Amino acid sequence: MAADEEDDLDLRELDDQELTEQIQDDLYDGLKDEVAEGVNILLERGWTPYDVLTKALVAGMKVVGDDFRDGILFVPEVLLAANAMKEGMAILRPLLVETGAPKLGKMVIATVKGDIHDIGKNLVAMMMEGAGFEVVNLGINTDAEEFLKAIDEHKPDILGMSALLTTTMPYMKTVIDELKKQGKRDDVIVLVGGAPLNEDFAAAIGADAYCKDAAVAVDTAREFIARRHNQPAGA
Ligand code: B1M
Repeated sequence: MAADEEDDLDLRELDDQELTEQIQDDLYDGLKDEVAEGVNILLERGWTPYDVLTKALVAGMKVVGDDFRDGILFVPEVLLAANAMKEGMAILRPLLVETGAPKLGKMVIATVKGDIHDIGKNLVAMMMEGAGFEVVNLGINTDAEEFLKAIDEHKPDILGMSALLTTTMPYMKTVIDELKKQGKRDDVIVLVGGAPLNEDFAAAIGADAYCKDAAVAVDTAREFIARRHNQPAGA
């Protein structure tokens, strides 16, 4: 679409399908105000926050990821897209996060040392909060010492670790080994996630489970907590 046509575009005139595609285009172009406007319009139309998140934002970020991989987009553009994604997530967060509900458990989560990718990890944190977990989000580039300190301080049921780089995923084992060394491995359920991981890797490093996405993270956390309380999942 030509630039002047873009300027004139009234997002409210688009139907749901067109608007979803436009949000994805705007995300790709790093237009955070437009992404925020589109997200708000879909919510006004009765979309659930979860659908807006997955069908508009996460799907848009997938295109960014593919073009980054293929050398069509570069770091500065991807950074702008990530900021636009965060703008949309900021609107959805309070809507996804329940208030007042009894807490199912507590999770400490962070992206491991050497890694600054935080969109997926923040999404997991948001969804866990929405499902009724208390979440302590330590941020990015987190080393074993910081993880262990947070475990001592917050006494979580679950430790979540995220890594997006093949070079940083082995650091998850460093954290688990440190937990073992300090005799604390059995105090926490360790869940790991991030695009380059898989179940075999999670098993090999001694994690309890690999979570493919945020929804799986919530289900897995629920299952493990239910098992801990010796109740069937979902009871
Ligand atoms: Co980066 N980057 N990046 N990047 N980046 C990837 C990961 C890459 C695959 C792109 C590519 O080449 N196709 C590639 C890694 C290749 C590899 O390791 N084999 C890559 C690279 C190379 C790099 C740099 C090295 C580039 C450079 O500088 N030359 C650099 C590294 C910086 C560092 O960390 N030290 C870098 C930098 C960046 C930006 C800063 C520009 C930006 C990050 C901004 C930010 O996060 N604030 C960025 C981005 C945005 C990406 C891509 C495009 C998108 C990641 C993302 O946000 N996805 C990514 C390509 C890709 O993944 N296809 C890429 C959307 C998000 C919703 O999905 O994070 O997978 P995801 O999270 C999912 C699941 O994985 C899971 O649930 C989430 C939600 O469903 N999950 C968990 C994630 N964490 C979990 C934790 C859990 C459970 C589930 O705990 C229980």
